[in-house]
Parts: sequence; structure tokens; C-alpha cells
Amino acid sequence: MTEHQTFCRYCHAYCPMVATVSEGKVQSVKPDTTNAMYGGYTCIKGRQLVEQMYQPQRLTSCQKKTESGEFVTVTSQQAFDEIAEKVREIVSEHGPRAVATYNGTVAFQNSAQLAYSRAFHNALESPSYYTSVTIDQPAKVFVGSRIGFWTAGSHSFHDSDVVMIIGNNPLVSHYAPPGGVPSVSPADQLRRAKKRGLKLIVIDPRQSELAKRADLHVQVKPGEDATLLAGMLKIIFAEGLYDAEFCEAHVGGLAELKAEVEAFDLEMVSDRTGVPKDTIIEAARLFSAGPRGSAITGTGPEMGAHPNLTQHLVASLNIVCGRFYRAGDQIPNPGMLAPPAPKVAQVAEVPLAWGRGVRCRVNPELGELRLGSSKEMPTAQLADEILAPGEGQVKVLFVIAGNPLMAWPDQEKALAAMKSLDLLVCIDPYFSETAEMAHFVLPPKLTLEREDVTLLSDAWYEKPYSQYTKAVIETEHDVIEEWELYWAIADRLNLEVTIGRTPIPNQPKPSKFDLLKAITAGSRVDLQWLREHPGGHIFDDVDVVVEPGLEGTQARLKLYPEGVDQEFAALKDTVGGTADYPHVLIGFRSKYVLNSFGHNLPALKKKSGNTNPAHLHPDDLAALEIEDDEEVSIQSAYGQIQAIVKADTKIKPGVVAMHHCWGLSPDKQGSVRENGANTNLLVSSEAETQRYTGMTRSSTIPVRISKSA
Ligand SMILES: Nc1nc2c(c(=O)[nH]1)N[C@H]1C(S)=C(S)[C@@H](COP(=O)(O)OP(=O)(O)OC[C@H]3O[C@@H](n4cnc5c(=O)[nH]c(N)nc54)[C@H](O)[C@@H]3O)O[C@H]1N2
Ligand SMILES: Nc1nc2c(c(=O)[nH]1)N[C@H]1C(S)=C(S)[C@@H](COP(=O)(O)OP(=O)(O)OC[C@H]3O[C@@H](n4cnc5c(=O)[nH]c(N)nc54)[C@H](O)[C@@H]3O)O[C@H]1N2
Ligand code: SF4
Ligand SMILES: [Mo]
Repeated sequence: MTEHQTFCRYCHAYCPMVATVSEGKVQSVKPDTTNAMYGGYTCIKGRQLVEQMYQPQRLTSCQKKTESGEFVTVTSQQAFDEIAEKVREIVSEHGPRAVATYNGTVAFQNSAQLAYSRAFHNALESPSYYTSVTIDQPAKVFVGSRIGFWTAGSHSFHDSDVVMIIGNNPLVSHYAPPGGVPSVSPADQLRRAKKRGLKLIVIDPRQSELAKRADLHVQVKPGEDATLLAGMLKIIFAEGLYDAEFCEAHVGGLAELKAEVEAFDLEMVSDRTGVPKDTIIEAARLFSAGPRGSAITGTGPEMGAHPNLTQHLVASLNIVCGRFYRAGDQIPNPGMLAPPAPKVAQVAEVPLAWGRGVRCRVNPELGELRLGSSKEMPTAQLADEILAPGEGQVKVLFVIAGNPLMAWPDQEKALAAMKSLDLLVCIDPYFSETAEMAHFVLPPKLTLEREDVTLLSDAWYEKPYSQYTKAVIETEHDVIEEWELYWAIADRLNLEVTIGRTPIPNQPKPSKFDLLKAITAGSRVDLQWLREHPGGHIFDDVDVVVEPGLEGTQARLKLYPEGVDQEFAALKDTVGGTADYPHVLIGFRSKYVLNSFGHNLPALKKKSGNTNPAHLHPDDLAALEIEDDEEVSIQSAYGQIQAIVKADTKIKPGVVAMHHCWGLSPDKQGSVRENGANTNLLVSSEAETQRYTGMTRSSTIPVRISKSA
């Protein structure tokens, strides 16, 4: 029997684990209690890794669809040969843009996949590169380019006196942007922070697991976060609670922002948001008192109405309150797996993330989004890129660890798009709803069969920390790593793939370590050393102090850049609920399912059940004369679903809350009690598309609830 230190990659939290191997099989995984960073934390999903490896539902050989629609087993070599040949044919006939990648959530867990598949697209000269980021929280990622960045970064959670968390529930999702509750054993982190005096403000229409622990829970009406934040800014300005000195030195557009928020008087804000006036004042005073701490958002407001403006106002609150590291401050984590960058107390203006490069064909206002050296197209447009004929039409799609049929806006359109492809290849361990439609399904190596490093979470840690794991076990099956599909095509088509400045020859075949070395080139950590020292390391000797800004720098954080005026105008124009659609539907995450991933695992299924109920306040149910557990119809302007209601006092009246990525493909019959319902049937991929990012309104959807006939 051998024990191996490794880490979970079911989600992005990367909890350290110890795997026990005997007789050629992994026997168990348990939390690594020796890990000083995580303190032995894991969740129920991560504890299913062994079950997942050996369960009968797992695909262990490549599947090819025959003319009759049946799947047959082929070798990975045959699959690669045939896929590469088809790609060659399509590229020569239609050009490289016809070949697209969609990297889904779990693709981010393979530390080589994002960079290698992006590099492959560069080599092929195909701009059709998409990820789940643009149907997730793109405002957070891209709208920041409009404001600019403070080079030394914003306050981390452990240095904060106050945190304001808007539509994010890290105790379930293990997700938080920097400044929020870290995904490393989150409940424990929060308990310790509160003990030392942290004040927690939670803005959420639900009494979430996090809201229960808040000093102040602001139960906002969904979609009205921007109104609330504008109202808070008005109070902060009026009461002089902001950092005027910081604004004077580093900020532009203050007067214009002040003028815009003038219209958001307390009465109106309280009316629109459904939040008592006193609570709004208390939130503004508590947050601005700080003196340290950040406001951050999760998916809640980012998927709803006005995400760009909401994100802008959150950033504005942090900016006017000066919530940044200053000269002489210690940087908690400068990042171990990226090249060292100087931390300076000054603003860096960066090029806008949009406006250059390839345009979307159906909606040319949208196009490539850039961040550093990476770029991607907006995913909500991909179904149209597949369906609309003409030059550049996408004919080949690689779906990597994603499930478009469950996750993309407008499920009917996603289905039509998947059906019309010349070649659909899915890398997935299961016949997911999307994989069932594929020409090839290639099964991946799972977590414990792969080498990986904590690349994705590198910048999220609050201390300099990294872990490298070798594969715990060599698999006997013909399964692949996600990036190997791209390598196989690059090799057959003689493409020259380069990661950063490192050329990656196709022969001999690169190892995963070769790729990770290229991806982390120039970083602080010696990857070879890390590889030989499993277990995860806190690098206590890293000591980075913020340097003073250069004299005479003119760069400023922009509180009123181009586009904000129109976003305010749109917010002011929005009327609340309508007579036709009096309720608002929101999303929230389940502890037992990661988007669509988890229904196949018995221990998780037992907890999550067979359906994703529509949670409503009992008073709403009484008013609608609907009983708990009754089947109802939920109608939006774009579609209709059936759902089973669940009485839930944690939900704000007027709101209906459901998990996403449930249900079946729209062309299948099945009862809602057995399969749940897909809320993306209620979402349009065209109406209310956000400027720049192409984000659709996937939550805060006006709906009508009625008894089923
Ligand atoms: N209405 C609505 N729509 C939403 C959302 C919402 O809140 N509301 N959320 C959005 C968000 S934030 C996101 S990120 C997207 C998610 O969108 P997707 O990423 O497209 O969907 P997932 O369900 O996460 O897909 C994960 C897939 O990975 C597979 N998988 C599991 N383990 C492995 C593995 O080790 N390797 C490989 N190759 N595959 C594996 C699973 O079987 C599953 O099919 O959905 C978005 N869509
Ligand atoms: N267990 C589990 N973990 C996950 C996932 C999962 O499906 N399951 N998905 C992963 C993915 S892909 C992502 S992107 C992250 C997301 O991580 P989070 O952003 O933390 O996602 P949620 O847990 O859904 O929390 C969103 C919160 O927003 C609230 N909300 C909804 N609408 C509004 C609104 O209009 N305004 C405000 N202020 N709040 C609102 C909801 O009630 C909910 O509490 O989680 C990741 N982790
Ligand atoms: S939070 Fe759970 S699923 Fe995510 S890495 Fe940790 S154990 Fe795995
Ligand atoms: Mo996500």
C-alpha cells in the first residue's frame, strides 16, 4: 500500500488530499491534514473521486457515432486520425475560423489545457476560441480594462476590516474573487476573520449560507444591485465618507460620477431595491468606515440585469474608499506561478479589452475580448456562429469538459446548433446531453490519473502557495488528457504551436511537464523542485513590499469612462416587475452538483435529488394558491418550463430561485419530477445582450408562475 499527496480537481478550490493505492487501484482519498494552508478541508464532491474512477457510467474508451446513430468503440489513434482529417478538409474548404473550441468549467482544472488549446488556435489561425468565462462573470474580467488597474492590487480578505459580498456564496461555491472569503476552507476562514473583528455585509435576495453569518444582510430585489450601489455612493459622497486624498491623487471622473448618482435618492432606491432606508444608510456607513476591505461580486449580479454597470459601481466603491495597498505595505501573495511583476503604488492604464480583432458575424458590435496575451470570443454568440451560413461559419466544435446543451443561454438554439455541426467532438467522462449528440466522445483521464499544478488559483491565495501533483496512478484505459487532442491534430497537420515564447515541437510528443514549464516560464517557483516535493508549500520567504509610485505619473483610475453614461440611462429607464411577469427568477448553486456535473455520482445524487425545485416564499405560494411540492408552469418572455415548487422562507418574496444546468435536452420527453428543468429555456441569447462582453441575462428573469394545467 502506498500513500500519495495530491489535490482535488473536481472544482477550482484544489483541496489537498492523500490517496491510498494498493493492488493497482486507488482505494481511498482523504483530506491531507498535514497541509498548513487548508487545514484538512474537503467537501462531499471531492470525496467522490475514487467512486468516479471506477463507476460503470464512466467512459473508458473512445466512442464514434456510426451512420445509424449508434456509438462504437474506436482507439484514440483512429479517432485522432479521423478528426484531424476532417479538420484538414474543413479548413481547406472553409478556412480556419470554421474550427472552434469551447473550454467548459472543468477544462480549467487541467492546468495545461487553456494555454495549449489557445496556442493551438493561434497556430491554426482560428479566432474561434471560446470559454465558459463569457457566460459566467465577464464583466468582472473585462470591464476593469475600462477603469484601469492599481498596480499593487486591492486589499485581501485577511487584511480587511470590512467585506461587502454581493451575490456570491463561497460557503457553497468555494469561489470568490480576490478580497472575498478565500475558497481554502471558507467557513473556517470566515470564523477566524470574524473573531478578529471583520464586519461582513452580504447583499443577496436569499438568506444564503453566507448571509446567515453576516453582520448586515441586505436582501436586495434581484437585478437592482446597481441601483443599491449608486444609492450607497450618493450617501458616501454626501457624508464625505470617501478617501478624498486618494481620489485627488489617482482618480478621474469623480465629479461626473457624483453627478450621476445624485438621481439615486434614498426614497427611490429603497423603493426599487426593496431594502429599508436605514439598512441602505447602515451599509454605506459600515462599508466606508473600513478602513480596509473590499466589495466584491459573484455570479448573482453578474448574470442579471446591468452587470457592466454593477461591476463598475463595485469597483468605484473600492476606488473612492481607496481600498488598495499603498507604498510600504506588504503584498500577501505576489503569485508564484507567474513572472514577478513590480508592485507599485500607482495606476496602470491598460488597452480596452474590446474593440480590436475579429468581430462576431451575427452581431458585429461584439467581438474578440482580450486580457493580457489571451483572447476569446463571446460564448453566447457561438450558437449563432454555428447556425448562420456564410464565410466563417463554425463547422467543427471541440467541447472540452463542458455541456453546452445544459449551460448555454437559449437551450433550443443550443440544440439546433449542436445538431447542425459537421463535426462535434466532446471530451467528457460521461454521455452528457451534449456528448450524446457528438460524432466522437473522447474520455478524459480523471483527476487522480493526471499531473497538475495549482495554476488557476495561484493569484487567489492569500499567501504565496503552490502544489504540484504527479499522477497518483497510471490508467490502463485508452483515455486522454484534454490537450492531447490538440497535440494530435497539430502533429498530423504540422502546426507549429508556441506557448508564450516557447516553441512546443510536436515530436517527440511533449510531456505535461514540458507544457507546464512553458506556461509558467520565468515564474518565482522552480517547477522541477515543486514537482519533486508534493504536499503543497507556503513560501514564507517571499517578501514583496509595495514601492512608491513614480513622480509625475498621469495615469488615473477612470470613474466615468466611455459607456457608463448609457449604462446609467438604461438603469434609470428600467421599470420593475410587469403585470405579465410579476416574479423574478434567479439562479443559485447546489452543494452537490457542479453546474451539470454530479448527477452520475450516487452519493451526490442522493443529496441533490431528482429535480431542481423552484424555491418560493410561503407567502407567495399562498397568494398564488399553490401548494408546496406542486408542479407549476414558469413562463418568461422567451420560453416556458415546468417546475416543482418548494416553500422556502429564505427567499425574498417576489423571487423564485432555481439551480441551473438541470433537465433534459428539449427534444427528449421526461417528467420534471425525475429530471428537473433547464432554466436556460427561459433565457434569450439575443435580447438584453451586454455591450462589450456579449453576456446574456441568465438570471433575474421576469417570469409568471401559474398552476400546471
Ligand atoms: N441559466 C444559467 N446558465 C448558466 C449558469 C447559471 O448560473 N444560470 N452558469 C454559467 C456558468 S457560471 C458556467 S461556468 C457555465 C458552465 O458551463 P459548462 O462548463 O458548459 O457546463 P458544466 O456542466 O460545468 O460542464 C462540465 C462537463 O465536464 C464533464 N467532466 C467532469 N469531469 C471531467 C473531467 O475530468 N474531464 C473532462 N474533460 N470533463 C469532465 C462533466 O461530465 C460535464 O459534462 O454555465 C453557465 N450557464
Ligand atoms: N457546489 C458548487 N460549486 C460551484 C458551482 C456549482 O455549480 N456547485 N459552480 C462553479 C461556478 S461555474 C461558478 S461561476 C461559481 C459561482 O460562485 P457564486 O457566485 O458564489 O455562485 P452562487 O453560489 O450561485 O452564489 C450566487 C448568489 O447570488 C445570489 N443572487 C442571485 N441573483 C442575485 C442578484 O440579482 N443580486 C444579488 N446581489 N445576488 C443575487 C444567489 O442567491 C446566490 O446566493 O461557483 C463554482 N462552484
Ligand atoms: S471544494 Fe470540494 S470539489 Fe472543490 S476542490 Fe475542494 S474537495 Fe474538491
Ligand atoms: Mo462559472
